Amino acid sequence: MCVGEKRQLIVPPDLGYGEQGAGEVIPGGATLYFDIELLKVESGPPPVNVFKQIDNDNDAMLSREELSNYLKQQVSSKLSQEITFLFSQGCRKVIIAWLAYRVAPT
Ligand SMILES: [Ca+2]
Repeated sequence: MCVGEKRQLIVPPDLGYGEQGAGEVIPGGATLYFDIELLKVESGPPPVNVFKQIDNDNDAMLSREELSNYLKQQVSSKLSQEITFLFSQGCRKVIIAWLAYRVAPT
């Protein structure tokens, strides 16, 4: 579809509300018709090149150390997000218990 084009979408009952319908608005067994128009197309976020993020020395190869460092960064970032979320929820006791669990040697 291009911007400005119009189409009609037809949804048969078995892909819509079925024989039960939806309240008093859509009777059972109804086929739904939608007239749509594409108003605008937007670009999504640029794709992330994870390989380049991992390849610190830009030699187009990934060493164990580069991969290990990347994974540590990801885990650290995830932990930071989890802690921030818990603090925002006022869960101080939960955080302490959670840290004790996550930091405990296995
Ligand atoms: Ca490398």
